[in-house]
Amino acid sequence: MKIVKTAVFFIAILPMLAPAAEHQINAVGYRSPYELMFFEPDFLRVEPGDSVRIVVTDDDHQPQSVFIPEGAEHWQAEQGQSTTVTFTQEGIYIFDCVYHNVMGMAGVVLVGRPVNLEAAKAFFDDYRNRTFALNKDRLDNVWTGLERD
Ligand SMILES: [Cu+2]
Repeated sequence: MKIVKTAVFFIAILPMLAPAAEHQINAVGYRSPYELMFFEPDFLRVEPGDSVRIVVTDDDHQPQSVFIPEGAEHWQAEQGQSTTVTFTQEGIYIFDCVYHNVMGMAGVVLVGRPVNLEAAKAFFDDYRNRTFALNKDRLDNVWTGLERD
């Protein structure tokens, strides 16, 4: 019985013991005449406590948060510089590039569960209309995927 209790205890705290992971998103300016100004991947699922390194591979990209869960903090990279963001609070984060958001250069990070899905969708509909001049269908598949969760 004691062994069972010990095992249950360790299974319960296992997620807390797991080391925080570091993920990577690349900010890409040019890949081909048809693949311009995007984040790769443009959707990333991480766990609370994980970090994401946003690597600026070319151009003067400047990644920044544009939508965050309540209580989280906004962030903005230095112009042309890679940055690392640690996500502690659960929910959906939307980020873009200061210079190329007009071309639909934006992405989504989901931390844990999508607890703020409705607020994020409402924000994004408005944000896309006033920000994206090109590639308006970017990130459409992200919302479809989140609703299936
Ligand atoms: Cu950019």
